[in-house]
Amino acid sequence: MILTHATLATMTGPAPYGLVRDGAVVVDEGRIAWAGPMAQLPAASGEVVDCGGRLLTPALIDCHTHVVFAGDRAAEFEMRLNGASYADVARAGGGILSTVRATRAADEAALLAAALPRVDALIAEGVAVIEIKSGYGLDTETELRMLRVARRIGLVRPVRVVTSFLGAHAVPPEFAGRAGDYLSEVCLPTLRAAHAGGLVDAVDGFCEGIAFGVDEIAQVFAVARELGLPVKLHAEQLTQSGGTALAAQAGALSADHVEYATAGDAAMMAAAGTVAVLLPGAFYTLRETQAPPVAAFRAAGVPMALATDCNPGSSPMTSLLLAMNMGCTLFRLTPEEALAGVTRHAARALGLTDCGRIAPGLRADLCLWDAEHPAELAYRIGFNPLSRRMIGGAL
Ligand code: DI6
Ligand code: FE
Repeated sequence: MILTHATLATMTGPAPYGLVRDGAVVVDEGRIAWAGPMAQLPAASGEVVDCGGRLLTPALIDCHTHVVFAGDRAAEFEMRLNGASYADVARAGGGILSTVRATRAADEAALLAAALPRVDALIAEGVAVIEIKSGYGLDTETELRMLRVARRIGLVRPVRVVTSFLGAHAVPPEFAGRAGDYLSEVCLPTLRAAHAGGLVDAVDGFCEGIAFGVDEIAQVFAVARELGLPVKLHAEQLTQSGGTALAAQAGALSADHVEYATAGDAAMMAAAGTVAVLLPGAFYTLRETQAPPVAAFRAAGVPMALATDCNPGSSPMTSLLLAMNMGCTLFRLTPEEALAGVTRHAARALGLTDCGRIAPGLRADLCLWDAEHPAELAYRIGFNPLSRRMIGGAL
């Protein structure tokens, strides 16, 4: 297939966005065979798709989601806006553990049915790769079920799924006050079982005063290392707790949220090649005021990714385009950084080298937009200009 007369945002090379005006892409056997200006298009045979001057980008990558869960927390949202305190919500059974209860009670079919509309909303905006975490089971059976459902999503939808084991997300009620016992008796054995079942691509944790401390996360990372699995971490979201430094020391793929990361953390991340995954949906929902240190990340050369963090509590968001807009408006990313954050740097946050850019040899995961310039993608609010999506060479 030959895509002709497109404005290419290749996200590679020195030009802003890697922009090529009046460009073309040759796709062969699911891969990009050639990309460049129309004037240099090599002789090739195949179906020609005239893009009519529209914008062609790498397909989008949502590198941090919790889309597999049951129930929702709309009632809790409503209670809070009617004046209920955090304690009132907790007494009414709200919070993350209410999602754990609902998820434990849902079978595989119900979990899949609940997740698919969220996945479909992401796909409709051009997402071709989605990372999905466990972490609402917190027992062996339900953690494994969540990961099986995540894998299944990649079979029943045209999207590539990358899984992360997030057993260290919260301490379940049956282990209240005994985080160490939960780790040794449930979380770590479940990680081994999930890995043995081929269900885990990476290992994540929630390092925070209200969740797990650095010493506990270090135990999880030690097992990940033994199993040969890459790590990542929810770090410095609500407080400065040392998670970002721990992640960088462990050579993590990414440190996520990172609102309270310091310039010192940024230097360590740059040295380790750890991506900063910014999650403006959670920042917005929680009405946080401390934005991540974008200037320090820029100065240190830390790649920045953007993701939805889609989850029922802190970020009930299924729009990666909205995450791009929020990344610009709330965190002052440039529109170019926002697009890189959902393409080339998101790929890097997942350890993927075959997507996220328009370059020969990469997977033909592409989006054609009813737009003329890539800045339009981050600029608009609540508008989806996707015209066509190609994944693995299939339109
Ligand atoms: N950070 C968050 O903001 C969410 N999880 C996490 O690790 C909260 C998840 C929830 O409230 O359900
Ligand atoms: Fe998260």
